[in-house]
Amino acid sequence: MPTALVTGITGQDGSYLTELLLSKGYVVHGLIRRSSTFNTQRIDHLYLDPHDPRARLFLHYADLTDGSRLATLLSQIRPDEIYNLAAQSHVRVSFDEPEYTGDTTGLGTIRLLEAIRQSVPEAKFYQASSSEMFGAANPPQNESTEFYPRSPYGVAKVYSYWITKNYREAYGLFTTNGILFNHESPRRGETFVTRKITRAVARIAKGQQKELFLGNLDARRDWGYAPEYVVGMWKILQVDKPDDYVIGTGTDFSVKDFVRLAFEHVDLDWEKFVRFDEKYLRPTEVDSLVADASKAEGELGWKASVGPEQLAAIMVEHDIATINGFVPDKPVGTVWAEAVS
Ligand code: NAP
Ligand code: G4F
Repeated sequence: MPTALVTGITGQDGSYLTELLLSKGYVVHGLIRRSSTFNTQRIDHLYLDPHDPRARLFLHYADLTDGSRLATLLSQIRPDEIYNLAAQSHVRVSFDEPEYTGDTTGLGTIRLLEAIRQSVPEAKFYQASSSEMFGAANPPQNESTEFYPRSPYGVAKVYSYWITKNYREAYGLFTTNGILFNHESPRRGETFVTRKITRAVARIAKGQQKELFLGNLDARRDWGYAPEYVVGMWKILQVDKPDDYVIGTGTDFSVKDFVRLAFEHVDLDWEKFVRFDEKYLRPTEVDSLVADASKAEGELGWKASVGPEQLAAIMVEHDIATINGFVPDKPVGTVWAEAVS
């Protein structure tokens, strides 16, 4: 059975990727951060006690700021594939915590790559690069577009992108970048704009909330569906020669468009509920991200099938179901924490 190591396994993408890898027969090792509250809700449904002979998902405490821990784990686990999804991934927060963002989202990658170079140079490496790196570059953006990052997060991701490429060229490691455009789901963190909107729409429809405060409604994004994007990550590691790929839908919607779609799904007029709050503005904004993912389609056979309209419907439906007490794909539990305590 192939063995994968996933950083950021407790995040949106980590949970979907783990489902995919387990379904393909992998043994999966995930790195999780010690927290004073449970933080494994997105993967609890995949976890079995390690004493169970059927267990194929194993979790280890680690942090991307702790290089010696990464080195120890890599030499013990010796994975075939490594997916580096861990990051301080919130763009607005990166303006508040620029140094920490650089340490985790930037330097975290070199700590991992050095551990790979020393212990498992034969392993394949996937770096979660981001369309945020394109920043102010004109859309559509593809693998040849010059980066112009507009946030401490974007700058840190550019560092990780180049160091990933450098370790490929300097040491012949199998290192790849997936440059993913915005992708969302019912598991999306609650402070990213799509999920903030769909949760509010569900609560407003149920009479639990009166208003929704947002920042810039004019920014344009290429929003896709996260479960499809983790298939792209896996495909990027299955090619013969390591390379970099843009993954996105090619659609172009504004934040206002997404707000309208979400409210229309419950037959409400968004303008009656949405208010402006300048605290959600960023010191520098990324105005327009639209993917040209033709390389991924041609070389990987990857193409998005869910666009923003369907995505908004999936997320609103999920958030309404949650309020109604029915959560089909995210059982909240404490299975792992109980197993190790
Ligand atoms: P996410 O939900 O915010 O998950 C981030 C993960 O990183 C969580 O598991 C988090 O752990 C972990 N993490 C944060 N700081 C860490 C540290 N210092 N050490 C170890 N782990 C740490 O992000 P996502 O949406 O799944 O995105 C996955 C990756 O793709 C990220 O690198 C993100 O920057 C990148 N990306 C995302 C998108 C997108 O649209 N979603 C697009 C392009 C690129 P906790 O659960 O403990 O916080
Ligand atoms: O949902 P967002 O916070 O996502 P953003 O900044 O595009 O970053 C996401 O996508 C990147 C890929 O391009 C990832 F690398 C990154 O990790 C993250 O997943 O904001 C989207 C847009 C922005 O223009 C923002 O200014 O929505 C605008 N916005 C307007 N009001 C808001 C709000 N964003 C948030 N989070 N909250 C608001 O109230």
